[in-house]
Amino acid sequence: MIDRGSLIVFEGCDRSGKTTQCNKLITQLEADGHKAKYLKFPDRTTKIGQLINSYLGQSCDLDDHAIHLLYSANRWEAIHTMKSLINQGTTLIVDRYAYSGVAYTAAKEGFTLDWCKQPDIGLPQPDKVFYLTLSSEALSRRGGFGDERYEKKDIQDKVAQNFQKLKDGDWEEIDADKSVEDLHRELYSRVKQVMEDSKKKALGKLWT
Ligand code: 2DT
Ligand code: MG
Repeated sequence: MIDRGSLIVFEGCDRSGKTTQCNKLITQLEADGHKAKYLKFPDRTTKIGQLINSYLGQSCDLDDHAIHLLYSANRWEAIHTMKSLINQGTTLIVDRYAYSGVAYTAAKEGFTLDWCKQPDIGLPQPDKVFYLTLSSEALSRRGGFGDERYEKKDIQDKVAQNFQKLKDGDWEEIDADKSVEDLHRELYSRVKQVMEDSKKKALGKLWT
């Protein structure tokens, strides 16, 4: 039987370098002969993802509950593919997951963390969540946010507080205030360790 791949998630606020680091990890893993694939949520390429994309680009408005459920549906629609890749030995490097789903919606008025978690209960549980953090000074040195919905400081601060409340045993907080290359080296060695540790374990279910 082949060893399964790992499910490794990257979380953190906008501008923390998740996408850059995920892509560098894939390149390095492949160069070292591992099977690895980059996934990103929201996946804007599906029908549900296109709706989310219009919402984020402010070209349509949706009820806050409805958009929350669409983000979750956008993960569930990927689950069959994700599980089969993992079972065939491919490690998934995932750029945002259900934790972003909860942290962003719960930053809105009138939403509890508990309500926000419900639709994602039972998704595959990541073997590790790397949470990339930046102080607000370090963040402001990286230049401004973009123009999408949520890309504003007051929202990002609330999101960061929510991420702190979601941390559990599988989280590792990583200070992202270092050069791209230094951060990459640190993450690559951590990722290799997670792959080694998780290959004989069964994949868990999130928040169960
Ligand atoms: P990117 O900038 O990474 O493309 O994200 N978001 C994301 C949510 O509100 N809920 C979710 O479930 C996910 C995965 C975070 C686009 C924005 O979408 C937010 C930023
Ligand atoms: Mg963004």
